[in-house]
Amino acid sequence: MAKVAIVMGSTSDWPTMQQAAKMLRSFGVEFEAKVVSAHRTPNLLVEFAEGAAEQGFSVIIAGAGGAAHLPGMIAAHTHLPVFGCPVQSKALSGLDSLLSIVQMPKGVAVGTLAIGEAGAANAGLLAAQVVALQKPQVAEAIKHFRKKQTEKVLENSKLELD
Ligand code: RP5
Repeated sequence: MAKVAIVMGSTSDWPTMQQAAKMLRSFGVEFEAKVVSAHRTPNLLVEFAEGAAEQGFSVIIAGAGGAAHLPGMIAAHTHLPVFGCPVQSKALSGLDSLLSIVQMPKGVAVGTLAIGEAGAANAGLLAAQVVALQKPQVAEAIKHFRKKQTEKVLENSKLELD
């Protein structure tokens, strides 16, 4: 199975994290999204991360804001690849989230994406690229997406200046 988990620290992260869901859906990649908080539901975090591989997940996308320990703590409890999404916080615009996620100690890896919606969308893209290693139809869908994206940029590349 090649299912992706999207977990987030709070329902307030969903407007950001749904960008990952949209991307996965567009490539036909199966996913489940749920709230798991490192601080508010620590036992659930351990249960989820330890059972994720057995549940059929092959990649985990984890988004959180502020003191964003979720991706790192999930990575500590699973061998699956974890992609961390720094959600844009109100107080510090997500710089706190980014630094909390990116500065992992050697030996426990989290692939950290950009702050906010672009990062969440790219987490979905990256997770789909991992799934595509085993699913040719997903690889084809990603190639098609990239081709269309390039064509669109080239079509709009001539700016009308006066
Ligand atoms: C983090 O605290 C969550 O990931 C969220 O980004 C932030 C704020 O959560 P709420 O107070 O909006 O639930 O754990």
